[in-house]
Amino acid sequence: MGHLVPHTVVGIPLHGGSVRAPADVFESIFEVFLILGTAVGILVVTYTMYHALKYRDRGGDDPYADKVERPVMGEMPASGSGGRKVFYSFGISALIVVSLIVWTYSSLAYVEDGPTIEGEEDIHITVEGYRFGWAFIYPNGHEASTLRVPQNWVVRLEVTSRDVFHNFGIPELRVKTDAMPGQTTEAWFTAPETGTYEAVCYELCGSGHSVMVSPVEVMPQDEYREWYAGTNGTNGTNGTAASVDAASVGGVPA
Ligand SMILES: [Cu+2]
Repeated sequence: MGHLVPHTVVGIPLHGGSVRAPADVFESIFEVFLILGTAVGILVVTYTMYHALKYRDRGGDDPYADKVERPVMGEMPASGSGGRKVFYSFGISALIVVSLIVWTYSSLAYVEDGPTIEGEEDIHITVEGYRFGWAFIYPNGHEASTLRVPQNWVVRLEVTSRDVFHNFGIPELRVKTDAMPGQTTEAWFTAPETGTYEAVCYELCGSGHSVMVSPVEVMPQDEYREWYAGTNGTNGTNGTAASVDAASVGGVPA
């Protein structure tokens, strides 16, 4: 549990850069699919409408009679372009689809594993669901009903349940994972903005399911450190050990 790395609470440089949050990844996947889907839809519908109108049946009066070869029922069309249009449209579609698959899968693989940041320790918090609430347990043993995390830091959750199946999620931060008794599932997130969010239960678990809402407090990094260093009294562990733990969270070796 404890990270016995000798750090000091004061003097830990603040983490300046920001990590790509899962919420941003999902956002870009959504945007790309929305924009591409809309563009392809508009193109296909416009092209179809235009040609349906252009080559419509004018009742005997056919201005394209000698320019185009009308398809005949039961016969393969022998168009003038020699299938070039079909080749290009299939080729371009295949290219778009394959690139989308590759890009989406690599984005999701990033969300699956999370980033690795050189010289920085992720924060590990155990989340235990129960009827009806959530308990957040920190590396120093501190247990709370509010999830406090620092801004712009990789937070890794180990989620389980004390009783029945629950499902832990913070909708605004796009975190969601099963909370099952006897099993541990993992999830991670970073919160680029400070503020209060909500953690909820996503699996109907009984009469109090809808009240399984816990506040998620995203704090500035220095405030978080201060708060965390002050939690050592609440879990009965020896002060020295706890402050080493407190300091080691997200710290850079002194
Ligand atoms: Cu629940």
